[in-house]
Amino acid sequence: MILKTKTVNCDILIIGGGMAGCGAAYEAGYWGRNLNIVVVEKAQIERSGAVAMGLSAINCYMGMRWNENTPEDFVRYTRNDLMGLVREDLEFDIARHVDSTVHLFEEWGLPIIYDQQTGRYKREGKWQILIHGESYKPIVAEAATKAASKIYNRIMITHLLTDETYPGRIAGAVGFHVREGTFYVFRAKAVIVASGGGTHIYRPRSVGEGAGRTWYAPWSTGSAYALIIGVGAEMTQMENKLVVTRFKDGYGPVGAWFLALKAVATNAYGEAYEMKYLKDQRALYGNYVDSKPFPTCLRNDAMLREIKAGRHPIYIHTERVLDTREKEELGHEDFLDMTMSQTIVWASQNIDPKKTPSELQTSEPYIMGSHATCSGAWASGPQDLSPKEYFWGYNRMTTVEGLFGAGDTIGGSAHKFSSGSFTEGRLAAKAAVAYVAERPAMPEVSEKTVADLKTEIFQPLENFSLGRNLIVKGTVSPSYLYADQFVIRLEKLMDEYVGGWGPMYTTNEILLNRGLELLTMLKDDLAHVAAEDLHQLQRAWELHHRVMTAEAVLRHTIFRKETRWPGYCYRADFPKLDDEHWHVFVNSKLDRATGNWQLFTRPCLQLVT
Ligand code: SFD
Ligand code: AMP
Repeated sequence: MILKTKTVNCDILIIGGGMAGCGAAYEAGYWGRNLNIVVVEKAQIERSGAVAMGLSAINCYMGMRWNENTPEDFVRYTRNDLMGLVREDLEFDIARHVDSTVHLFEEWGLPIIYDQQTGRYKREGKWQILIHGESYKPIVAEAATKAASKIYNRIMITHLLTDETYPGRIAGAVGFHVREGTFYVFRAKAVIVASGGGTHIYRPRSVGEGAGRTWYAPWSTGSAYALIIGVGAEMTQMENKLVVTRFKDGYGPVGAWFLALKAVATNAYGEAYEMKYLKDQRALYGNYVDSKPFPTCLRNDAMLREIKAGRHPIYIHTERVLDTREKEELGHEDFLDMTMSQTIVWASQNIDPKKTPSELQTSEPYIMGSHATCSGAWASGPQDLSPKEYFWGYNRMTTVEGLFGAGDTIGGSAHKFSSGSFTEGRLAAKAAVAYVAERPAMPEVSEKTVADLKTEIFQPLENFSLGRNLIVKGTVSPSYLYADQFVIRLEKLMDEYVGGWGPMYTTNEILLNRGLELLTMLKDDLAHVAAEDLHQLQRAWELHHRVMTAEAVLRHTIFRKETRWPGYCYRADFPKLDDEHWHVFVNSKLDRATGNWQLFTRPCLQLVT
């Protein structure tokens, strides 16, 4: 098969046109008016990424113009919620800029709900504001489209490129058009990776025809992590996987119900359980238990204790709070704006939320840098805030020169959500413009490197066309595996050995080491993935990215010998939180030449008292 190659030269390449990518395009367009700024997106940016369906709240807004919160307050909140471990410089940097982002969204037409009495934005909670957000993504994407020199939709990036003579510097990326198969080579002086988080790395609770249903977007395939790990970027907190409490089966988020509607959760027998285990939790996890608000992972922990004791289902009592028309509308719009599947579950299971409580369930683990966890790249902070341990020249630059990240890509800074991810894109882009101004030469990439990658990328199509002849019908082949068969194997392994929902998020060193052996065998089979068309080729590369992300998660989980975030993951062999030894970031780096992983710690410095 002969497939065309197209080469695009640009100054700044933004990979992923989600919230962070749109923020990066907007800001790069502002500071780098004369630069060629290119966005490449595997879907269509108008409806791509986690916000494709819309959202009903903006979960990160300080409200500084009304003196509601300060950046210091936000740092304290995120530090407590993450059981002590956040990069305070990055959190502060998001907090001091995020309000201006939200004001831009409003200017561009996003309907933000006002509190008629105070004249301020209507609060869902201390950090969250309510929006009519079904069209959130198209509004944000329009601003990015206007700012960028060009948007390339439907191109999946599979690999990053580094400078031929100096592999410590970024040089661009390669990928393919998922509809017409053209092989694309993007050469760039700086690259901003904003390609979202990781789902379907762990076995989802949904099965059969519903298996695509997860809370976080199923098309968030760990690309952000795999791409940058592949070029040797240092990673942090990959063991900090996210488990969210959600409405059962539809994965409807709980924030609006708990915070705005003040719904209460109980066990099967009507008992409120959340604060029931404080004494036990304090003995295991120390004073973090007394944080206000109660940390997200500990809320999960309390619920899991109830389930282990057999006192489930856990109910959220929607029927007790929908007592006015306004509240009823808020409750329905919450899901219609961002998780329609939940309203479909209600309809299909005869649940009227005004009359009947709904069941809650904890999700499978996700890998994310923007929600209540912070896996991702170890990045430089801003010059005016960051101590020397956290600063190496350019804000949000990874340890690879010229390679920046934002949103789910960047580790150590949780609770950014949609607005903070866009904001971080802006911060990364401003720094990338400065980087390009100071290093205007285009890095070198050899024709051989590009040709080798082209062969590798299209290999699954070859595997199919050769192996297909060895079977008469069906999908089970002696010579190849399809990506969807493979992903089930990955999910099962991660679930059973690396603390998925099956063993109640619990693992230990023996399980983890066996998991690593199995993952190593699974990796051998990656060479045999087959794709019968371009869609399946995309699935094949998404699988590669998921496997790389999974390996990072597994290795980090082995390394941290404590239970830092109960409710997200339990190390049964080290059931306590151990601040004396583990109040540090766990970081890793893949050596590209040898394939060896290095794991080590970095200090966690307190900057805000
Ligand atoms: O309540 C490639 N999120 C919420 N944020 C809020 O502010 N409020 C809420 O109410 C939120 N809730 C919520 C949220 C998400 C979801 C799915 C639900 C509910 C159901 C979280 C935010 O959405 C999240 O924090 C940000 O979107 C993160 O931004 P970013 O840019 O890091 O990720 P993205 O938006 O998914 O964009 C990634 C883009 O990259 C593309 N891509 N392109 C090219 N090549 C590749 N290899 C690529 N791989 C990926 C993607 O297509 C995408 O466009 S609540 O539940 O918390
Ligand atoms: P969710 O809808 O679960 O994604 O949560 C949205 C936001 O509300 C996030 O910032 C959560 O941390 C926060 N949140 C959800 N439930 C609670 C709760 N019971 N107490 C405090 N914060 C919460």
